[in-house]
Parts: sequence; structure tokens; C-alpha cells
Amino acid sequence: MVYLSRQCFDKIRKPLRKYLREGFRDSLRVFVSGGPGGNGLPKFGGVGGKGGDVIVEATEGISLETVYKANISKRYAAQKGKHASHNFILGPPGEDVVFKVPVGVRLVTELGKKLGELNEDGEKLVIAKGGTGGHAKNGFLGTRGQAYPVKMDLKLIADVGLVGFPNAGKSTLLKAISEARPRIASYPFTTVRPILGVISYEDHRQVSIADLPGLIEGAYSNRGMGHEFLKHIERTKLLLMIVDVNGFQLSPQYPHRSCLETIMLLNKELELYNEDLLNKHAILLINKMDSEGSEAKYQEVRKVMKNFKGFISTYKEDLKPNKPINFTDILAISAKESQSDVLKVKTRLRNLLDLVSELNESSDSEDVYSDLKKPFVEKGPVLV
Ligand SMILES: Nc1nc2c(ncn2[C@@H]2O[C@H](COP(=O)(O)OP(=O)(O)OP(=O)(O)O)[C@@H](O)[C@H]2O)c(=O)[nH]1
Ligand SMILES: [Mg+2]
Repeated sequence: MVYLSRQCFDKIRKPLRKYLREGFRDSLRVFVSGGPGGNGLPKFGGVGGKGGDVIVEATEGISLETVYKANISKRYAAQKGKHASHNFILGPPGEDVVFKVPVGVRLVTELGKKLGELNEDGEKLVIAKGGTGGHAKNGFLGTRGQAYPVKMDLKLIADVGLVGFPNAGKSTLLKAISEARPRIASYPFTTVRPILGVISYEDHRQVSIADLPGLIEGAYSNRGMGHEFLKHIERTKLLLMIVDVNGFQLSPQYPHRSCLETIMLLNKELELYNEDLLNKHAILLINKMDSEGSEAKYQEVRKVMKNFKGFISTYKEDLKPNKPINFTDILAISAKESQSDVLKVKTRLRNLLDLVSELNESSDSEDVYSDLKKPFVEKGPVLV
């Protein structure tokens, strides 16, 4: 019967919707259990072997998809410690289980306890300890190992992160500027998962860019779906904020927000998530400049952006950010209609990224210089 119903339903079962298949896996839940310790041997004072640990190892060049495919059951159990016996007074320990995860993974238990973060290739972390072996103090009974579900959260490593309200044209820009082919539609929340694109330059330099689901007002308090993806821009070098020159309205029951207000609200959401994001270099793109009356609106935005602080001070406390973002560049574009605008964005991105990496290098070299100087400090008898 079971066999028959499975046969029938298998045919009816629909494949996963396409939009759920696109994008990439940025979190994975696995179940880990350390091995239990072996029992001791009271007669001879024998000690049971320790249970094996579950260990993760960060590895460059793999994705969570690889981890998932390597073990579809998503269970990792270490071996149990052997019992003490006449032949082995000290029971041999159980073997550890080591599995590979991508660099940039944060591990959290289901109860929200942070186990750790792996940010370098080859870094290892014990995520479930094995139980201790049985000995005189615990009545010769081995204890259980730690066992719980663990969530792996991957922070994407892209050079540039696209942030904006839904429908602003983030995916349109990604499509025009890179080889990625994201879904584009005239309704909000078309993008439901982060999508990575690569911008290629003539000199073969490549810059990666991440398109994230749209943010909305109150995203910080978990409204909409963009907030959980903000973790990805924590590691980007540059923010590319994109807003619709006509503003945004989620649906008729929500207020219409003008272009300037959307900039302010995005600023606020970023600040609520992590204030450090505001220190990143950022470019502001005013999109949909091909629409009617856009030029006048853009001129207004340009004027106000010169004194953005003054503009936000007129708003209520719960809408305005404490610290306004300092945009390096403000560009008016039409991502959909103008190829030359897209090229302009591409060039500006490159210039700014080069500048950022130069700045980082020069700050590094200063350190080296001061390190070099250290050994040459004058040393001699102290004159009294
Ligand atoms: N007129 C005009 N329409 C544009 C422009 N750029 C994007 N659009 C349109 O705006 C709509 C939304 O574009 P998307 O690229 O899907 O927007 P998004 O920011 O990725 O939206 P979400 O994924 O929902 O967050 C689509 O209908 C696009 O065709 C533009 O420069 N001019
Ligand atoms: Mg999109």
C-alpha cells in the first residue's frame, strides 16, 4: 500500500518552483552528535575511552551546496569510546568526525548559542564534544556526547553589495552590468535569495557583486525578508544603494515614500542592523531616470543631499537615522534603458574599489614601516 501510494504521489509531486531553486544556499541545518564515552571496568579500575568529537574545518573554494551534497542525511555522529576490558584497561577513544565547510561560516545552535565563526582557510572548530569515559569518579559509566542541531550561516564574500527597497531596479542593474541573469518583474520581492554576479573589465579584473532581496521599513524588526540577508553586506568593500527616483509604495495601505525618504529609511535600517555598515564606502544610484518628470525630482534630490543632515532632522525619531551615510558618489541612471549609464556605474565602481584597496595597502605599509623602525631605537647607558 505504502509502495503504491508512493508510486502514485511521485508522479503528482511538482518540481520545486523555479524562483526557489535560483540563487544559492546561504544557510544549512545539520545535526551533530559527539560519541558517548565507553564504560570503565570496576574490577581492575579500568577507564573507558573518550567519545569522538565532531569538528568542522574551513576550506576555501567550497559552498554550502557541496556540504549538503556530500552528506544528504545532514547527520554527523562521531564514534563512541570503547569500553575498558581485560585487554584494554584504558579503553581506546572513539574517532573524531571532521567535515569541511566554506570559509565565512558562522555556527549557531538552535537555541541561539553561538559556537563560533570560521574566517580563515584551514581553521578548525569542535562543535560537539564527545562524552568522557567511565572511571572511578563517575561510577565507571561513560557519559553521553553533546548532541544538537546546528545552523550554519554563510556570509557571502562579494566586493559590492546592492541595497535598496523592493522594485528599485537592483536586479535590472545586476543583469545589465554582469553576466548574471536574475529574475526581474514589476512587483516587489521578485528576488528572494541573494544572487551573485561578476563584473568583468577589459584588463581581466573581476569584481563580484551581490543582489539582495529588497529591504522595507521596519526590516530590522523582521518585516519583509531583506533583513536576514544584510549579513552578506557586512563583508563587502562597497555599498551600492539604489533608489527609485519616483519613490516607493509597498501597497495602498502603506504610505508613499519619496525618493529622499527611501534613502533616509534605508540609512536607518542599515544603522539598526549594524552601525559599522555606515562607515563603508557607498555610492548612491538614483534609478529610473527615463520616467516622466524625473529630471526635476533628481535636481531636488541633489540639492537636498548637499545638506542631508538638515533634511533628516525634520523627521520623527523612529524614522530618522542618527548618523547619515556619507556617499562618495551620487549618480542618476536608467538601469533598464541606458547602456551608457550602466557603463558609467561600472567605471565608477572600479575607480572607487581601486582607491579603497590602495588606501588599505598604504595603511598596512605604514605599520610595516613603524615595525622596521622599532629595532633602531637609540639604546645606551642612561645618564643620571
Ligand atoms: N522605467 C524604468 N523601469 C525600470 C528601470 N530599472 C528597473 N525598472 C523596472 O522596475 C521593475 C523592478 O525591477 P527589478 O530589477 O526586478 O527590481 P528589484 O530592485 O530587483 O526588486 P526586488 O527584487 O523585488 O527587490 C521592473 O519592472 C523593471 O523593468 C529603469 O531604469 N527605468
Ligand atoms: Mg530583484
